[in-house]
Amino acid sequence: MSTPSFSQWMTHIQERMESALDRALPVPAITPTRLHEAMRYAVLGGGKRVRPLLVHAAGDISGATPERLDRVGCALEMIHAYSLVHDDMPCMDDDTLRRGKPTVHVQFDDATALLVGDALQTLAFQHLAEAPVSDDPQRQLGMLRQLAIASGSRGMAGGQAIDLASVGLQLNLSELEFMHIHKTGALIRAAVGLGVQCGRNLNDDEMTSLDHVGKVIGLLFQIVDDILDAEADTATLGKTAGKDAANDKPTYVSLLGVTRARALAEEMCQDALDRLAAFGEPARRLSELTRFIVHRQF
Ligand code: GRG
Repeated sequence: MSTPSFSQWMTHIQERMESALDRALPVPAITPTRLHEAMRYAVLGGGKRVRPLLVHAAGDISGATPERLDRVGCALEMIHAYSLVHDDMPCMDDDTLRRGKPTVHVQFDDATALLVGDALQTLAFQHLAEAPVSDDPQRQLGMLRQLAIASGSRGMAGGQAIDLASVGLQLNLSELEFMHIHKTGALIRAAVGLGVQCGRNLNDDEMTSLDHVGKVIGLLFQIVDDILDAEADTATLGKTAGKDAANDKPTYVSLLGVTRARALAEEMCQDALDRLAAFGEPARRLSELTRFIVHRQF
């Protein structure tokens, strides 16, 4: 049988993840029904599932089983979904559209949206702790810690705090990079690192190289997100386009312009691909996914 195309592989993983998430989330029939309904609304039926795709692609490199990768992918997607729900609330980005649907606080209410985020965040850690994702329990403990750091004040939540404090300020390129390595990059980097750790042990040089790849993918994801925010329309993105400029937010586009931002993303992509080449065929999906992230239209 011939190897599935990248697009077939991506659809297959997205479908796997949809059903894994469906099973991992509480059913609405269980009390508190409204909260459970809102959690499912926030997570299911939308999104590109980039973080779980990264987990699966990275797990290929160490020969991890799909079941373990589903579990880690679910945990990351729950954290990601929680961050989107909170980010959309009136006290933060105040947005009404996400994944082509009304945001959670619009569809439900502010208090429910807050609780959805809280409950998804804790469910992520519960889910990751509930079954083995590594043969070594000590390593699994380390993976839980890694996810906590990537999500917390030294990772995503910290990056969001810097973002909120930066509105209207003129950041330079290294300040912008610092913010995004945390806000968007930390979870993406963790997706690569955690996916790899579900399989056989790689040596320190290999782990360092893949950590670098995860960091680069996180940054280029954000550069492309900035370009799309400036260039794409709301219907294509499924979220409000043009918000960065409207909110006077520093971005790669406001700092470099679209052409130079695009060139920087291509340069970083090549850096990641060069590193991945050393891993040969097992890194095929991660290389393809890196190219997809740079060239995506939504
Ligand atoms: C509230 C603690 C807290 C953090 C929020 C990630 C984040 C931090 C806010 C989201 C705001 C934003 C638009 C960031 C830019 C990059 C990004 C994370 C975009 C959304 O991720 P995608 O494109 O979304 O993977 P889908 O819907 O496809 O999952």
